[in-house]
Amino acid sequence: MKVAFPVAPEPDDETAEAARLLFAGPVDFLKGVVAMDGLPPADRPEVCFAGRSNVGKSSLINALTGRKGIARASNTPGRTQEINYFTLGEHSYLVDLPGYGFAKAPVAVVAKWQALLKSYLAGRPTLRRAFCLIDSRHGIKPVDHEIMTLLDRSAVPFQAVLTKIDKLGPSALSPVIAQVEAELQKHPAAFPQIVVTSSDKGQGIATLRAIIASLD
Ligand SMILES: Nc1nc2c(ncn2[C@@H]2O[C@H](COP(=O)(O)OP(=O)(O)OP(=O)(O)O)[C@@H](O)[C@H]2O)c(=O)[nH]1
Ligand SMILES: [Mg+2]
Repeated sequence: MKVAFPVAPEPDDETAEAARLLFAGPVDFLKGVVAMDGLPPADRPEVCFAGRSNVGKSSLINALTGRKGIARASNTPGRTQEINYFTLGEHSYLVDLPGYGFAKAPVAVVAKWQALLKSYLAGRPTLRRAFCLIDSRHGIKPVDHEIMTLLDRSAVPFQAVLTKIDKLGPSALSPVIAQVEAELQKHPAAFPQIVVTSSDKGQGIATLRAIIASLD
């Protein structure tokens, strides 16, 4: 049987090197956005990192850019509370989003940033791809479906990225991949490859860099 959502292949050496150079070049924090009218001009492609609180969005941006503290990462769920824009040279924006689901903040504050998150995901014309991060220990949860359904309706292509695979034993990965593949079948906007990553150990980082470098 054909696998509908195979794991993305590793890039060839030339592609990997071009992508490595792009991410080794200038990457700068541009701004933290708290309302839609604060978004920077939609003047270049962008990709965003979405996912439940604590799934590893900020850590993944740190790993991609090889800069440990560029996107703040913490073990306090709900740490990223703004839409954080980073410039990847002149190529594109990398966008670190606040987590959805549980957050350690007052209800009214959380409601405000969840509304902003949804407006952003539904209404950013230059958003080329949303990376939907899934903790490889937990698979796709109902709250992930909610966001993926929003992306389907807004016709924003998204790609599932499994995170923290260093925390899984060798036999635990394939059942999670099977669950994720089955759940992704329900979403027409899902890109037909998943990326398997560890920001700590580096797996999948070269692959994800090459995917981002290839978007224009
Ligand atoms: N072992 C391991 N831990 C990770 C990995 N990625 C992230 N973590 C840890 O997971 C925790 C949360 O990481 P963050 O990158 O802050 O997660 P986030 O999705 O940005 O969280 P919010 O901004 O709160 O939504 C931190 O303690 C990280 O060190 C990984 O690949 N492996
Ligand atoms: Mg974060």
